[in-house]
Amino acid sequence: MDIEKYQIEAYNEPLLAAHGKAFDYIASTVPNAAAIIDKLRAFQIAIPSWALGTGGTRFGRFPGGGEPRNLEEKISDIGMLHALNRSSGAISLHIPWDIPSNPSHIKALAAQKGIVFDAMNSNTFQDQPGQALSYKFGSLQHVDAATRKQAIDHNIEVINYGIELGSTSLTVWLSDGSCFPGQLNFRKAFQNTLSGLQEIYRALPENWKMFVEYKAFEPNFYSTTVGDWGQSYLYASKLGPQAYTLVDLGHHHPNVNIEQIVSLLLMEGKLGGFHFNDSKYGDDDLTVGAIKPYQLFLIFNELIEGMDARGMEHATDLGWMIDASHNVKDPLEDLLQSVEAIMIAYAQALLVDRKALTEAQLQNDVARAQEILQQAYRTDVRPLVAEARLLDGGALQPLAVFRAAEIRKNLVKERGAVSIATGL
Ligand SMILES: [Mn+2]
Repeated sequence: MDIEKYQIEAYNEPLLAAHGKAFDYIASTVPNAAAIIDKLRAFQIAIPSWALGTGGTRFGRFPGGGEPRNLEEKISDIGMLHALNRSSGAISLHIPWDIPSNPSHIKALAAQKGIVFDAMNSNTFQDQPGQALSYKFGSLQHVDAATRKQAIDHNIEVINYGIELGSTSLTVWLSDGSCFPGQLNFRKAFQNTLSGLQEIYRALPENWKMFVEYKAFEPNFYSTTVGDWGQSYLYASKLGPQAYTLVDLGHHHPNVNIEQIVSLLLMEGKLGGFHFNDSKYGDDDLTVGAIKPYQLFLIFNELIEGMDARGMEHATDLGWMIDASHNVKDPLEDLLQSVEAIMIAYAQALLVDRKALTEAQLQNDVARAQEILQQAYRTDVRPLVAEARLLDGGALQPLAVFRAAEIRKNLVKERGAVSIATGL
Protein backbone atom coordinates (compact mmCIF):
# COMPACT_ATOMS: atom_id res chain seq x y z
CA MET A 1 0.00 0.00 0.00
CA ASP A 2 1.32 3.41 -0.99
CA ILE A 3 0.85 6.60 0.92
CA GLU A 4 0.85 9.63 -1.33
CA LYS A 5 2.71 12.87 -0.80
CA TYR A 6 -0.48 14.93 -0.80
CA GLN A 7 -1.89 12.73 1.98
CA ILE A 8 1.20 13.30 4.11
CA GLU A 9 1.00 17.05 3.46
CA ALA A 10 -2.61 17.05 4.56
CA TYR A 11 -1.69 15.32 7.83
CA ASN A 12 1.20 17.78 8.35
CA GLU A 13 -0.86 20.89 7.70
CA PRO A 14 -2.49 21.36 11.14
CA LEU A 15 0.84 20.64 12.87
CA LEU A 16 3.00 23.10 10.95
CA ALA A 17 2.54 26.14 13.19
CA ALA A 18 3.45 24.32 16.40
CA HIS A 19 6.36 22.59 14.69
CA GLY A 20 7.64 25.92 13.38
CA LYS A 21 7.71 27.37 16.89
CA ALA A 22 9.50 24.36 18.36
CA PHE A 23 11.98 24.29 15.51
CA ASP A 24 12.74 28.03 15.72
CA TYR A 25 13.44 27.62 19.41
CA ILE A 26 15.98 24.82 19.04
CA ALA A 27 17.53 26.33 15.91
CA SER A 28 18.22 29.47 17.96
CA THR A 29 19.76 27.55 20.88
CA VAL A 30 22.13 25.12 19.13
CA PRO A 31 25.09 26.45 17.16
CA ASN A 32 24.92 24.22 14.11
CA ALA A 33 21.27 23.38 13.38
CA ALA A 34 21.58 23.65 9.58
CA ALA A 35 24.61 21.33 9.47
CA ILE A 36 22.86 18.82 11.75
CA ILE A 37 19.78 18.81 9.54
CA ASP A 38 21.91 18.14 6.45
CA LYS A 39 23.48 15.15 8.20
CA LEU A 40 20.10 13.83 9.36
CA ARG A 41 18.71 14.05 5.84
CA ALA A 42 21.63 12.04 4.47
CA PHE A 43 21.39 9.34 7.14
CA GLN A 44 19.50 6.22 6.04
CA ILE A 45 18.78 3.13 8.10
CA ALA A 46 18.30 -0.27 6.48
CA ILE A 47 15.13 -2.13 7.39
CA PRO A 48 15.57 -5.89 7.71
CA SER A 49 13.21 -7.86 5.50
CA TRP A 50 12.57 -10.26 8.39
CA ALA A 51 11.21 -7.55 10.71
CA LEU A 52 8.17 -6.70 8.58
CA GLY A 53 6.21 -9.60 9.95
CA THR A 54 5.50 -10.39 13.57
CA GLY A 55 8.50 -11.80 15.33
CA GLY A 56 8.05 -14.84 17.46
CA THR A 57 9.62 -16.30 20.51
CA ARG A 58 10.35 -19.98 20.94
CA PHE A 59 7.06 -20.13 22.81
CA GLY A 60 4.85 -18.78 20.11
CA ARG A 61 4.02 -16.28 17.45
CA PHE A 62 0.98 -14.04 17.27
CA PRO A 63 0.74 -12.63 13.75
CA GLY A 64 -1.36 -9.50 13.38
CA GLY A 65 -2.46 -9.90 9.77
CA GLY A 66 -1.57 -8.09 6.56
CA GLU A 67 2.04 -9.27 6.64
CA PRO A 68 3.98 -9.14 3.38
CA ARG A 69 3.65 -12.41 1.46
CA ASN A 70 6.62 -11.98 -0.84
CA LEU A 71 9.63 -9.81 -1.58
CA GLU A 72 7.59 -7.33 -3.65
CA GLU A 73 5.29 -6.71 -0.68
CA LYS A 74 8.25 -6.37 1.69
CA ILE A 75 9.67 -3.66 -0.56
CA SER A 76 6.26 -2.03 -0.70
CA ASP A 77 6.11 -1.91 3.13
CA ILE A 78 9.56 -0.35 3.37
CA GLY A 79 8.62 2.13 0.64
CA MET A 80 5.68 3.18 2.82
CA LEU A 81 7.92 3.56 5.91
CA HIS A 82 10.39 5.57 3.85
CA ALA A 83 7.64 7.81 2.50
CA LEU A 84 6.63 8.58 6.09
CA ASN A 85 10.04 9.12 7.69
CA ARG A 86 12.42 9.61 4.72
CA SER A 87 15.12 7.75 6.69
CA SER A 88 14.38 4.14 5.75
CA GLY A 89 15.79 4.13 2.24
CA ALA A 90 17.45 0.71 2.40
CA ILE A 91 16.56 -2.95 2.84
CA SER A 92 18.62 -5.81 4.17
CA LEU A 93 17.68 -9.20 2.71
CA HIS A 94 17.94 -12.69 4.13
CA ILE A 95 18.52 -15.67 1.85
CA PRO A 96 16.77 -18.09 1.35
CA TRP A 97 13.73 -16.20 2.70
CA ASP A 98 14.06 -13.47 0.08
CA ILE A 99 15.37 -15.15 -3.06
CA PRO A 100 14.54 -12.75 -5.90
CA SER A 101 13.01 -14.72 -8.77
CA ASN A 102 13.47 -11.73 -11.06
CA PRO A 103 16.30 -9.55 -9.68
CA SER A 104 16.10 -6.75 -12.26
CA HIS A 105 12.37 -6.35 -11.59
CA ILE A 106 13.00 -6.27 -7.82
CA LYS A 107 15.82 -3.77 -8.24
CA ALA A 108 13.63 -1.49 -10.37
CA LEU A 109 10.74 -1.74 -7.91
CA ALA A 110 13.03 -0.73 -5.03
CA ALA A 111 14.56 2.12 -7.03
CA GLN A 112 11.08 3.46 -7.73
CA LYS A 113 10.58 3.81 -3.98
CA GLY A 114 14.05 5.25 -3.32
CA ILE A 115 15.31 2.07 -1.67
CA VAL A 116 18.77 0.53 -2.07
CA PHE A 117 19.99 -2.91 -1.03
CA ASP A 118 22.12 -2.93 2.08
CA ALA A 119 23.93 -6.03 3.39
CA MET A 120 22.81 -9.48 2.27
CA ASN A 121 22.41 -12.08 5.02
CA SER A 122 23.08 -15.78 4.72
CA ASN A 123 21.34 -18.42 6.81
CA THR A 124 23.17 -21.49 8.04
CA PHE A 125 21.42 -21.51 11.41
CA GLN A 126 18.42 -23.46 10.11
CA ASP A 127 17.98 -26.45 7.83
CA GLN A 128 15.96 -25.74 4.70
CA PRO A 129 13.56 -28.23 3.11
CA GLY A 130 15.46 -30.59 0.81
CA GLN A 131 18.86 -29.58 2.18
CA ALA A 132 21.36 -32.45 1.91
CA LEU A 133 23.28 -32.02 5.17
CA SER A 134 22.15 -30.70 8.54
CA TYR A 135 23.51 -27.71 10.47
CA LYS A 136 22.45 -29.22 13.78
CA PHE A 137 26.09 -29.31 14.90
CA GLY A 138 27.19 -26.17 13.16
CA SER A 139 27.95 -24.98 9.66
CA LEU A 140 31.41 -23.52 8.98
CA GLN A 141 32.76 -25.07 12.19
CA HIS A 142 31.35 -28.54 11.37
CA VAL A 143 33.58 -31.61 11.79
CA ASP A 144 32.37 -32.83 8.38
CA ALA A 145 34.01 -31.16 5.35
CA ALA A 146 30.98 -31.71 3.11
CA THR A 147 28.72 -29.83 5.55
CA ARG A 148 31.23 -26.99 5.68
CA LYS A 149 31.30 -26.87 1.89
CA GLN A 150 27.51 -26.71 1.73
CA ALA A 151 27.60 -23.66 4.03
CA ILE A 152 30.38 -22.01 2.00
CA ASP A 153 28.47 -22.57 -1.26
CA HIS A 154 25.34 -21.07 0.29
CA ASN A 155 27.22 -17.90 1.28
CA ILE A 156 28.66 -17.56 -2.22
CA GLU A 157 25.16 -17.96 -3.66
CA VAL A 158 24.02 -15.11 -1.37
CA ILE A 159 26.84 -12.91 -2.68
CA ASN A 160 25.71 -13.65 -6.24
CA TYR A 161 22.11 -12.65 -5.49
CA GLY A 162 23.45 -9.48 -3.89
CA ILE A 163 25.53 -8.61 -6.96
CA GLU A 164 22.40 -8.80 -9.12
CA LEU A 165 20.53 -6.44 -6.77
CA GLY A 166 23.34 -3.92 -6.33
CA SER A 167 24.21 -4.76 -2.73
CA THR A 168 27.84 -4.33 -1.69
CA SER A 169 28.10 -6.32 1.53
CA LEU A 170 27.52 -9.71 3.09
CA THR A 171 26.75 -10.23 6.77
CA VAL A 172 27.72 -13.62 8.13
CA TRP A 173 26.15 -14.53 11.43
CA LEU A 174 26.82 -18.09 12.54
CA SER A 175 24.95 -19.84 15.31
CA ASP A 176 27.89 -22.25 15.49
CA GLY A 177 29.08 -23.24 18.93
CA SER A 178 28.38 -25.89 21.52
CA CYS A 179 25.87 -26.53 24.28
CA PHE A 180 27.98 -28.77 26.51
CA PRO A 181 31.59 -28.94 27.70
CA GLY A 182 33.61 -31.40 25.67
CA GLN A 183 31.29 -31.21 22.66
CA LEU A 184 33.72 -29.16 20.62
CA ASN A 185 37.42 -28.69 20.13
CA PHE A 186 37.52 -24.86 20.31
CA ARG A 187 40.71 -24.53 18.28
CA LYS A 188 39.54 -26.80 15.48
CA ALA A 189 36.12 -25.10 15.41
CA PHE A 190 37.87 -21.74 15.01
CA GLN A 191 40.19 -23.03 12.28
CA ASN A 192 37.39 -24.68 10.30
CA THR A 193 35.35 -21.49 10.56
CA LEU A 194 38.27 -19.32 9.49
CA SER A 195 39.05 -21.45 6.46
CA GLY A 196 35.37 -21.40 5.44
CA LEU A 197 35.21 -17.63 5.82
CA GLN A 198 38.40 -17.36 3.75
CA GLU A 199 36.76 -19.22 0.88
CA ILE A 200 33.71 -16.97 1.06
CA TYR A 201 35.95 -13.91 1.27
CA ARG A 202 37.68 -14.94 -1.95
CA ALA A 203 34.29 -14.83 -3.71
CA LEU A 204 33.68 -11.18 -2.72
CA PRO A 205 33.76 -8.61 -5.51
CA GLU A 206 36.42 -5.95 -4.98
CA ASN A 207 33.99 -3.25 -3.85
CA TRP A 208 32.25 -5.54 -1.32
CA LYS A 209 32.63 -5.78 2.44
CA MET A 210 32.16 -8.84 4.59
CA PHE A 211 30.69 -8.28 8.06
CA VAL A 212 31.46 -10.90 10.69
CA GLU A 213 28.69 -10.63 13.30
CA TYR A 214 29.34 -11.98 16.78
CA LYS A 215 26.94 -13.17 19.46
CA ALA A 216 27.67 -14.21 23.02
CA PHE A 217 25.14 -17.00 23.36
CA GLU A 218 21.96 -18.55 21.92
CA PRO A 219 21.14 -20.93 20.32
CA ASN A 220 24.32 -22.44 21.73
CA PHE A 221 24.72 -21.95 25.47
CA TYR A 222 28.17 -23.20 26.39
CA SER A 223 30.36 -21.72 23.65
CA THR A 224 29.85 -19.67 20.52
CA THR A 225 32.44 -19.86 17.76
CA VAL A 226 32.16 -16.13 16.94
CA GLY A 227 31.28 -15.21 20.50
CA ASP A 228 32.48 -11.67 21.05
CA TRP A 229 34.07 -8.67 19.37
CA GLY A 230 37.57 -10.01 20.05
CA GLN A 231 36.88 -13.22 18.16
CA SER A 232 35.15 -11.35 15.35
CA TYR A 233 38.10 -8.96 15.16
CA LEU A 234 40.48 -11.93 15.00
CA TYR A 235 38.58 -13.42 12.04
CA ALA A 236 38.26 -10.05 10.30
CA SER A 237 41.97 -9.30 10.75
CA LYS A 238 43.02 -12.68 9.39
CA LEU A 239 40.61 -12.42 6.47
CA GLY A 240 41.87 -9.09 5.14
CA PRO A 241 40.93 -5.48 4.40
CA GLN A 242 37.42 -6.22 3.10
CA ALA A 243 36.38 -7.95 6.34
CA TYR A 244 34.93 -6.06 9.32
CA THR A 245 33.24 -6.67 12.64
CA LEU A 246 29.50 -6.11 12.87
CA VAL A 247 28.07 -5.04 16.23
CA ASP A 248 24.55 -6.15 17.10
CA LEU A 249 23.48 -4.35 20.27
CA GLY A 250 21.70 -7.42 21.66
CA HIS A 251 24.59 -9.83 21.19
CA HIS A 252 26.48 -9.09 24.40
CA HIS A 253 26.33 -10.23 27.96
CA PRO A 254 24.41 -7.79 30.18
CA ASN A 255 26.05 -4.44 30.97
CA VAL A 256 28.94 -4.77 28.52
CA ASN A 257 30.35 -1.36 27.58
CA ILE A 258 29.40 -1.41 23.89
CA GLU A 259 30.46 2.19 23.31
CA GLN A 260 34.04 1.30 24.24
CA ILE A 261 33.99 -1.65 21.81
CA VAL A 262 32.78 0.70 19.08
CA SER A 263 35.52 3.19 19.83
CA LEU A 264 38.33 0.62 19.65
CA LEU A 265 37.03 -1.12 16.52
CA LEU A 266 36.82 2.26 14.79
CA MET A 267 40.34 3.08 15.93
CA GLU A 268 41.54 -0.11 14.23
CA GLY A 269 39.49 0.52 11.07
CA LYS A 270 37.59 -2.70 11.65
CA LEU A 271 34.07 -1.56 12.52
CA GLY A 272 31.85 -2.45 9.58
CA GLY A 273 28.31 -1.90 10.67
CA PHE A 274 25.53 -2.04 13.17
CA HIS A 275 22.43 -3.99 14.00
CA PHE A 276 20.26 -1.78 16.18
CA ASN A 277 17.77 -3.10 18.71
CA ASP A 278 17.32 -2.87 22.47
CA SER A 279 17.25 -5.35 25.30
CA LYS A 280 16.76 -5.78 29.00
CA TYR A 281 18.47 -9.16 29.29
CA GLY A 282 19.93 -10.75 26.18
CA ASP A 283 19.05 -10.74 22.50
CA ASP A 284 15.57 -9.45 23.26
CA ASP A 285 15.27 -7.65 19.90
CA LEU A 286 13.09 -4.92 21.39
CA THR A 287 12.41 -1.56 19.76
CA VAL A 288 15.55 0.57 19.48
CA GLY A 289 15.76 3.05 22.35
CA ALA A 290 12.90 1.43 24.27
CA ILE A 291 14.99 0.35 27.26
CA LYS A 292 18.38 2.12 27.26
CA PRO A 293 18.23 5.32 25.21
CA TYR A 294 21.22 6.82 27.06
CA GLN A 295 23.39 3.88 26.02
CA LEU A 296 22.28 4.41 22.42
CA PHE A 297 23.31 8.07 22.68
CA LEU A 298 26.70 7.12 24.18
CA ILE A 299 27.28 4.69 21.32
CA PHE A 300 26.50 7.39 18.76
CA ASN A 301 28.77 9.74 20.64
CA GLU A 302 31.67 7.31 20.14
CA LEU A 303 30.66 6.60 16.56
CA ILE A 304 30.81 10.28 15.63
CA GLU A 305 34.00 10.90 17.56
CA GLY A 306 35.70 7.87 16.03
CA MET A 307 34.41 8.36 12.50
CA ASP A 308 35.36 12.04 12.48
CA ALA A 309 38.85 11.15 13.74
CA ARG A 310 39.27 8.92 10.66
CA GLY A 311 37.58 11.32 8.24
CA MET A 312 34.73 8.89 7.60
CA GLU A 313 31.37 9.78 6.08
CA HIS A 314 28.69 9.14 8.72
CA ALA A 315 25.93 8.20 6.30
CA THR A 316 27.82 5.82 4.04
CA ASP A 317 31.01 4.48 5.59
CA LEU A 318 29.31 2.05 7.99
CA GLY A 319 26.33 -0.25 7.50
CA TRP A 320 23.36 1.03 9.55
CA MET A 321 20.76 -1.65 10.00
CA ILE A 322 17.96 -2.53 12.37
CA ASP A 323 17.73 -6.11 13.60
CA ALA A 324 14.69 -6.29 15.84
CA SER A 325 11.38 -8.06 15.80
CA HIS A 326 9.00 -9.29 18.41
CA ASN A 327 5.57 -10.32 19.37
CA VAL A 328 3.39 -7.60 20.81
CA LYS A 329 3.55 -4.56 18.51
CA ASP A 330 2.57 -3.92 14.94
CA PRO A 331 5.96 -4.53 13.28
CA LEU A 332 5.67 -1.44 11.08
CA GLU A 333 4.90 0.80 14.06
CA ASP A 334 7.86 -0.78 15.85
CA LEU A 335 10.13 0.07 12.91
CA LEU A 336 8.91 3.68 12.79
CA GLN A 337 9.72 3.99 16.50
CA SER A 338 13.12 2.36 16.03
CA VAL A 339 14.15 4.67 13.19
CA GLU A 340 12.99 7.70 15.20
CA ALA A 341 15.05 6.57 18.20
CA ILE A 342 18.16 6.17 16.05
CA MET A 343 17.72 9.60 14.45
CA ILE A 344 17.24 11.21 17.88
CA ALA A 345 20.38 9.57 19.31
CA TYR A 346 22.37 10.57 16.23
CA ALA A 347 21.14 14.19 16.44
CA GLN A 348 21.93 14.38 20.16
CA ALA A 349 25.42 13.04 19.59
CA LEU A 350 25.98 15.65 16.89
CA LEU A 351 25.26 18.29 19.57
CA VAL A 352 28.11 17.24 21.85
CA ASP A 353 30.61 20.07 22.37
CA ARG A 354 33.70 18.03 21.44
CA LYS A 355 36.21 20.79 22.06
CA ALA A 356 34.91 21.37 25.58
CA LEU A 357 34.80 17.62 26.22
CA THR A 358 38.44 17.22 25.19
CA GLU A 359 39.42 20.10 27.49
CA ALA A 360 37.51 18.56 30.38
CA GLN A 361 39.23 15.22 29.75
CA LEU A 362 42.67 16.86 29.69
CA GLN A 363 41.93 18.55 33.00
CA ASN A 364 40.45 15.39 34.54
CA ASP A 365 37.30 17.42 35.11
CA VAL A 366 34.99 14.44 35.45
CA ALA A 367 31.89 16.36 36.51
CA ARG A 368 32.26 18.79 33.59
CA ALA A 369 32.68 15.88 31.13
CA GLN A 370 29.44 14.34 32.36
CA GLU A 371 27.65 17.71 32.13
CA ILE A 372 28.75 18.13 28.51
CA LEU A 373 27.41 14.73 27.47
CA GLN A 374 24.17 15.11 29.39
CA GLN A 375 23.62 18.64 28.10
CA ALA A 376 23.43 17.10 24.61
CA TYR A 377 21.42 14.06 25.71
CA ARG A 378 18.84 16.15 27.55
CA THR A 379 18.22 18.47 24.62
CA ASP A 380 14.91 17.80 22.92
CA VAL A 381 16.10 17.33 19.34
CA ARG A 382 12.78 16.02 18.02
CA PRO A 383 12.01 19.27 16.14
CA LEU A 384 15.36 18.94 14.31
CA VAL A 385 14.58 15.36 13.29
CA ALA A 386 11.05 16.35 12.25
CA GLU A 387 12.35 19.31 10.23
CA ALA A 388 14.76 17.00 8.36
CA ARG A 389 11.80 14.75 7.47
CA LEU A 390 9.62 17.69 6.50
CA LEU A 391 12.24 19.07 4.08
CA ASP A 392 12.24 15.71 2.28
CA GLY A 393 8.44 15.44 2.11
CA GLY A 394 8.02 13.13 5.10
CA ALA A 395 5.51 13.24 7.92
CA LEU A 396 5.96 15.45 10.99
CA GLN A 397 4.54 12.55 13.01
CA PRO A 398 5.06 9.29 11.08
CA LEU A 399 3.43 6.98 13.61
CA ALA A 400 0.35 9.20 13.93
CA VAL A 401 -0.07 9.19 10.14
CA PHE A 402 0.36 5.41 10.02
CA ARG A 403 -2.57 5.15 12.40
CA ALA A 404 -4.73 7.93 10.99
CA ALA A 405 -4.42 6.56 7.45
CA GLU A 406 -5.38 3.11 8.79
CA ILE A 407 -2.48 1.54 6.98
CA ARG A 408 -2.61 -1.76 8.87
CA LYS A 409 -6.33 -2.09 8.26
CA ASN A 410 -5.75 -1.58 4.55
CA LEU A 411 -2.91 -4.09 4.48
CA VAL A 412 -5.13 -6.69 6.14
CA LYS A 413 -7.83 -5.97 3.57
CA GLU A 414 -5.30 -6.35 0.75
CA ARG A 415 -3.37 -9.38 2.01
CA GLY A 416 -5.71 -11.09 4.42
CA ALA A 417 -5.76 -11.61 8.16
CA VAL A 418 -3.63 -14.75 8.10
CA SER A 419 -0.79 -13.78 5.76
CA ILE A 420 2.52 -14.70 7.31
CA ALA A 421 5.84 -13.19 6.29
CA THR A 422 8.89 -15.37 5.76
CA GLY A 423 11.46 -14.87 8.44
CA LEU A 424 12.00 -15.75 12.04
MN1 LIG B 1 21.96 -9.18 14.13
